[in-house]
Amino acid sequence: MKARTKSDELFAEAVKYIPGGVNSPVRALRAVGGRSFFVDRAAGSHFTDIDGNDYIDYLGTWGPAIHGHAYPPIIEAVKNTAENGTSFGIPNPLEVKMAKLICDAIPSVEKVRMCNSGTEATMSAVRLARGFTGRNKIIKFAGCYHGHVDSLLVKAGSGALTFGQPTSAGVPPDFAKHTIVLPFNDIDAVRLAFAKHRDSIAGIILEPIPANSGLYLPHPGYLESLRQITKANDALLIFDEVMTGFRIGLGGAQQLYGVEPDLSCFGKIIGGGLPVGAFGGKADIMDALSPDGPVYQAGTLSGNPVAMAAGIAALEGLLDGKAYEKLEGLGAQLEEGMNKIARSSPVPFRCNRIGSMFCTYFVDRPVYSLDDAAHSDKERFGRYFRGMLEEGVYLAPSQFEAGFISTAHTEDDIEKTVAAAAKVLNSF
Ligand code: KE4
Repeated sequence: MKARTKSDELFAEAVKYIPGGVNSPVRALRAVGGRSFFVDRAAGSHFTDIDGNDYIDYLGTWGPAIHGHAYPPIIEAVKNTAENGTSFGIPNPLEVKMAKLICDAIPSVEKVRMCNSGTEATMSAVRLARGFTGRNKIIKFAGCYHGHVDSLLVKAGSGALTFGQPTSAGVPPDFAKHTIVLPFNDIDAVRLAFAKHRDSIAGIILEPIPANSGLYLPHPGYLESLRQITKANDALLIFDEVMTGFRIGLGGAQQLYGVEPDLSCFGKIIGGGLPVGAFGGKADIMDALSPDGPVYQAGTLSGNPVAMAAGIAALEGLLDGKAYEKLEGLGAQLEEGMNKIARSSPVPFRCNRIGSMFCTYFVDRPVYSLDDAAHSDKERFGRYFRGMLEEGVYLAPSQFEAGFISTAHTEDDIEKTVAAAAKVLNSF
């Protein structure tokens, strides 16, 4: 690795004009004791920083880059579309194509509304659930992150958790008083909440596979029970699939677990790396949205043709399912390699993985909840992250984030990554 002198100089400049020098907190690398740096260019499974250092990238821009960076069909689509104008604020045909792609892929989604981020998608889905049911309370789970929505930034995950500020400053208690926070994977806690607040709970929002406090899976039957309980109480079930949608399969977590929510939120992959979010679900619920219904939701750039073109190219590259077979193979290779190291490592760690999403917890116990994840040795994770960085491997910069493999990764990339992990972990 060459010294990142150009990044250091530019970062000194950045902090003068941008809070913390970054446009999103986790990029500051504070959770891993690192120093942020700047990317110059990216292609496939790699990126190069402005000092010329090359890295195998497992961030994949936090999920969108399922085909790797600069995926030719996306680049082509963006170029061709942008030449005809970048935004109209008037419907364009690509919005209909995107809506049909999502509705065809996700049976529970009969109608879908595009927006510009995952945060907008979850914020709008919660407002729609409240407007449709006429109820105010929302249940979320500790450690799940749904973007920086005021009423959901309560015991959130991702950066909010990383910085140990589970409840953000600037969120008045009144904004959070309708948010009930429960432990994930504890179905009795959900039953109790409904027994106490039955007629006032509009719905439950969750990451069906929590990936913002690392990565852990729902216990068998847990999602089905949430479905039964919400149905029995006339409350809506909202799956935040901003991360898992089109990531762990064409039909997302709801297809994998066979549980149909009332509303689903999407983002990341459906934008092909451009700013996009979406929320969708049963037609009778979605029709409560303006202009047909009383629930207002809007966006200047929603359905933007260039973002639609990028997202359509990304989704079309997934339709034949071959990408997921490749991702599963690479994910299994990484997991196997990491588990082999773990068997002889003096440092206890666990690799949680599903498909092409993974997380390495520095714990000596299984991780199925935020409480389990909170036992991780964050210092060790920081040391691991920095060591891997110097080996030319970029991981998600926090113990409470998930990493991503793309179809551009190769078996050689994985082999190099496992070898780097062995070297770094054996140096602990
Ligand atoms: P955005 O507003 O960042 O597009 O999406 C918010 C969001 C909603 N739901 C889930 C499940 C998410 O994972 C996210 C955003 N994910 C984080 C990474 N864990 C984005 C990275 C960042 O904040 O810089």
